[in-house]
Amino acid sequence: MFDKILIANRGEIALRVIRACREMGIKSVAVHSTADSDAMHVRMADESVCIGPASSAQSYLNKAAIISACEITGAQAVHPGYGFLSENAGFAQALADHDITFIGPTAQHIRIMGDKITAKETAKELGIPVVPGSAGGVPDVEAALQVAAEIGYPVIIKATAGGGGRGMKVATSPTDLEIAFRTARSESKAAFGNDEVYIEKYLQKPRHIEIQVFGDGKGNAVHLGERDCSLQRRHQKVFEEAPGPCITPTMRSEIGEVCASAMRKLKYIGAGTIEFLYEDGRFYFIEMNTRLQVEHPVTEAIFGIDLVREQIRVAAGLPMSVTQDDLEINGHAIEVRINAEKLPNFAPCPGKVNVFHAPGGLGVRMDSALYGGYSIPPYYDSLIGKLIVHGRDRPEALARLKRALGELIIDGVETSVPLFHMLLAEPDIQNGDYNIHWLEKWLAAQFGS
Ligand code: MV4
Repeated sequence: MFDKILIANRGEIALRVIRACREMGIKSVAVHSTADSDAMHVRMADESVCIGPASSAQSYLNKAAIISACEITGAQAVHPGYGFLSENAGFAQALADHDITFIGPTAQHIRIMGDKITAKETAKELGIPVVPGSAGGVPDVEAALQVAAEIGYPVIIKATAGGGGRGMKVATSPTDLEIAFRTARSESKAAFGNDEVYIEKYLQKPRHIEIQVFGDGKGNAVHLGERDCSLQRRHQKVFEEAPGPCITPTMRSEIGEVCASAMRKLKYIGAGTIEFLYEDGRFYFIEMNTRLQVEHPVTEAIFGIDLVREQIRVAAGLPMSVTQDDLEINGHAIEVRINAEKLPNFAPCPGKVNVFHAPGGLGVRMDSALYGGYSIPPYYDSLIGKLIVHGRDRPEALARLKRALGELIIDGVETSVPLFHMLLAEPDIQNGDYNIHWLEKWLAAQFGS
């Protein structure tokens, strides 16, 4: 086992990793930008190193500075958290070249899944159901029209280098497709420096269901069920739950086993998330994320597993501490993302937090790096906390969420808390009756825009 791990991240996820390290008797090293000298992760870690100025590009994305921090402190492994360098194959490779362990998948697996066409091809070869569409990239309008004629309209054009919803265009007719194809191509070139695009059948009212997988890198892998993350605004998740309200135990073990088996074939190591669109009882692969996700705590809650501990174990060459048979779902969990932002436009709202009081009690977990008197810097994303509740069933989890939101005090900045109070009053939310378009439609009805 490692004796020292460096956390190449900030905020709540850095605390999350430090906490796992401490429970495992591993020393932790925080890295931070000059804007984060007073941040909680710096205070909570055993040691810290300043790696650059406020801008992420020069600090949390600065590979050389992070590797130097490992050398200076003697950290043997790096946990990347989510975002920043967590899915950067070059970083994973650079660490390997310096004999430092990247706590995550191999550079090769990160690369495969980072390219959306290769990811889809790989998924298909591994037996994972995918959305009908072009076999790989589509070179020109003629080819696009031909694929669309075969699969039927509407279709969606996606950028190979995209992800997170960037560079997508829907087309409902051949005329539409010609324009959409050219626009997608040029936008993709401008945004990612890569103009390759592919085509899929457009699913009109799916849910976003993702399967948590975990491998030991030696051909053993398990699945930890699904999360329903359909409630999104501009491709940002705001509310996530597990298990999915519309997923039966049979469907779960079927798709879960398909995913786990795929990870065994790949000899995948660490945590992964296989994203699907789910419509009319069928799963369609869209992407795989090769990192620990923001919403991992809902899975932890219902399975009683510490995913970060498992990540550290397998990175150190140890086996996972559980087998598939040990993994049983207990109750229902919901996470809401607390962002420093102001309704109705969700404008970022950094600034000084005068008072912070986290909710508590049975089945309540608050992951946050806030403290009273902390100034939220304007340079990073607006996530300032995650409230995770766990109950015996979904109604209990919802009641607990409402109760916990009522206890939460964040004074000084605007947050997304009022949004959650409103959402919890909605029958569709109470009934779990929503898809990927529900939130945007609801917001338009509430606030216009
Ligand atoms: C789709 C789709 C419909 N049909 N693909 C958006 C982000 C990226 N991960 C995939 N996305 C979508 N792909 C097909 N074939 C609709 C979306 C989509 C979406 C997906 C998940 C969650 C929210 C979404 C919001 C708009 C569109």
